[in-house]
Amino acid sequence: MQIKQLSAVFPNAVNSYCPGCEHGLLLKFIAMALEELGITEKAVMVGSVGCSTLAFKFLNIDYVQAPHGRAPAIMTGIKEVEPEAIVFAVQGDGDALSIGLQELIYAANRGIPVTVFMYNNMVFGMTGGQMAPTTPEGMVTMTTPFGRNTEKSGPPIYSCELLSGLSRPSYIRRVVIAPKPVQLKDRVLYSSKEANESYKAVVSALKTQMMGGFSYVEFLGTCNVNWKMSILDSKKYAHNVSAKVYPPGLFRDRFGVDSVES
Ligand SMILES: Cc1ncc(C[n+]2csc(CCOP(=O)(O)OP(=O)(O)O)c2C)c(N)n1
Ligand code: SF4
Repeated sequence: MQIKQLSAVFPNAVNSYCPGCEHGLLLKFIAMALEELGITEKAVMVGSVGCSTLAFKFLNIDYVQAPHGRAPAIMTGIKEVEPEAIVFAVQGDGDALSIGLQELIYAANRGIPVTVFMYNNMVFGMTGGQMAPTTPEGMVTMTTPFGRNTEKSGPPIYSCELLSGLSRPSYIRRVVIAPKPVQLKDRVLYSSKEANESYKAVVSALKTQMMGGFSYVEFLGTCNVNWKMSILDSKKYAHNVSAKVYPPGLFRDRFGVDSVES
């Protein structure tokens, strides 16, 4: 079978993410969505920090590197001078909700027509797995060897719920991007439901921006390397723990884009 070359991907792009990580999958969905919506030529990615920044190696689109956590501010500036551009960022949970939370809230609160795709692996991945604002109670990380103690550090930050408290965002959704393992006798298969839902959310978020609204999607993904788990166990953890702590759902869809078949 011949694999279709996506216009937004460099022809010889090689995946340099850790095996089992869904960061690469998310970039592929973004490239597919840009092509489906016919907006590849107008797309500008704003890189922030963390593993998502490796996107510049794959995506053959305009790319601006922001300082750590500042992607929403840079996106706002780009949109001001280039209103026709389709501007998006892929931010990790550490980037978006720790270092850059203020930027995110202000862009969302102003309803700036840009898109934030937030990859929530519940740790600071690129730097070795330190506790993030999203690390659940009891989760062992590099900086919480006895498990996160919310008495000390406060409870995790629920970004979709937080942004839902603002009136201006137009699209807010949380999905699981990690495929669910299904044990079939002596083999493990992976469900395609998560990929379908994640792709749909990417398309809806970009459509919302095209209609003039701010859009935000949180993807529950894995970081098997820093979680110190096998790939299979990390997928199970995403469904048994992450998705229970952070229930997936549609929090807002002002323009009704989710109900329209793409
Ligand atoms: C101002 C500044 N502080 C700290 C860093 C170091 N740093 C690089 S990546 C990263 C963590 C990113 O974690 P996250 O945003 O959750 O993304 P992930 O890699 O897990 O996808 C940090 C703290 C930096 N690059 N710049
Ligand atoms: S460090 Fe974690 S988030 Fe980064 S590429 Fe590897 S598995 Fe993915």
